[in-house]
Formats: sequence, structure tokens, C-alpha cells
Amino acid sequence: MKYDAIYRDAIHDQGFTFDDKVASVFADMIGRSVPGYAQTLQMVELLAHQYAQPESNLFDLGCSLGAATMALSRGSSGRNCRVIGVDNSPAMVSRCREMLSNEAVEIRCQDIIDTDIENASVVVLNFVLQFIDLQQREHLLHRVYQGLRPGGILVLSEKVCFADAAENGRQIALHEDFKRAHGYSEMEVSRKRTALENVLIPETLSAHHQRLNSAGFATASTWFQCFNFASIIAWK
Ligand code: GEK
Repeated sequence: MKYDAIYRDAIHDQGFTFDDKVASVFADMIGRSVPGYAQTLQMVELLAHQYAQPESNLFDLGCSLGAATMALSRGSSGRNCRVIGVDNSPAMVSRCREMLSNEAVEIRCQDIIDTDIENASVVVLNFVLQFIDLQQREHLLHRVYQGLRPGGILVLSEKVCFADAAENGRQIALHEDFKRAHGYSEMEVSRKRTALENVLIPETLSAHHQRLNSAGFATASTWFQCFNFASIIAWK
């Protein structure tokens, strides 16, 4: 796995993008930056095992290198499901297709806003909604709801923020400590923070629950939280 040193010494004058440089170190970057990332993948596999319905479609929206796509595939094996990963970064998609060339999954290079979601039993948004325009988030979740079969689920993992400014500050400090403990320097943490401004827009857990509700999901439960990272299961 290639080590992420993108923000070590280079000068970055533009916001964060999912270009070839990021795609080449992405597996290392997300593992050292997102508390609980590996656990979300394990649980996607377990949830697919529980909820993937025979002959249905399983979507990994914003699949990057296909880690959750493969978790969906493993969890649903033997049920004749179609596993579809979607990402709009050509760099991510070409690496993903290369890495999963022997797997029975379909990887699409497409904006998830335009993905037709139909006959689905499990849909995953693993740290992706945070990059979608705020105005488009409800419409996307509504389309996910419409495309799910009854009994289907959405797994929504996100970086979150807190309404109370002091609490928000404490959680950010803990996350930044997590990053330092995983080898990122003060300078790298600070440069990445600047690069993600206006690119990754976190919301509170209660905003996510309210939106899921308005999108049609009557029941949703936060199953994971570590500092300012959380994951929700929403049932249709
Ligand atoms: C994982 N889920 O390993 N349409 C399609 N893809 C998008 C869009 C969009 N509108 N916006 C962003 N992306 C993965 C990790 S990473 C999370 C997801 C992170 C894609 C973007 O290209 C990138 O690959 C991914 O969403 C976000 O479980 O970097 O923190």
C-alpha cells in the first residue's frame, strides 16, 4: 500500500480533489484519517449478509477503490445479486477497475446524482454524502429510498459536526490527535484541514436523521460513532 505523504512538503493552493495523486495513496490515506473506517467495511459485509435480497441490486455510491463494493459482494455471495460501484473520479474508477478486474462487480464512472437506483436491497454511502452539494442531498436520499425494495437498507457513514461549538472543538481535536497518532505531522493535518474547507461539508447527526426521515426512511439508527465520524443504518 502506497504511503500518503501528499501534504508533507508540497504546496497546495487549491481545494482537495480526487485526482490521480490521491487515488494512488487512497487506501493508506483513508485508513489513517478516518476512525472506524475498517469497522464500517466489516459491518457493510455483515449488513449485506443480513439484508441483501436474492436477485436484487446492491449499490456502493462513491466507491473510490471499491473496498465497500467488495464488502457488499462478499456479504451477498450466492444470492445472484448485482453489485454496482459508482464514482465520478476517473482516477479512482480506473484504479478500482484494475484492482477488481477479476471480481463479479460493475464499476461505473458517473455522478451518483445521476445513478438510476432500482431494485436495490442495500445501498452504501460510505463517507460520500459529505462531498455532495447541500441542496442535492435530500433529493439523492429520496431517490435512494424510492429505489430500495421494502425491507432494504441504506448505510450512511459521515464525518459529522456538533451544534455546540465547544463540543465540536473537542471532537475535532480528538480526530486530529488520531491523525497524529497515525503518523501525520502538525503541518500535514493543518494543510489537509485547509484543503477540505468548502469541499467536505459535515452536518450534525440530528440533521442527517431529520433528512433521512424527510426522504422517507421511517426508522434510522446510529450504529457507530467515534469522535466526529458516525454511521447510520436506515430501513425502508
Ligand atoms: C470507501 N466509499 O472506501 N458522484 C460520484 N462519486 C463522488 C461524488 C459524486 N457526486 N462526489 C464524491 N465522490 C469509499 C470512500 S471517499 C471518502 C469514499 C473520503 C467520490 C469521490 O470521487 C471519492 O472517491 C469518494 O466519493 C469519497 O468506503 O475521501 O473521505
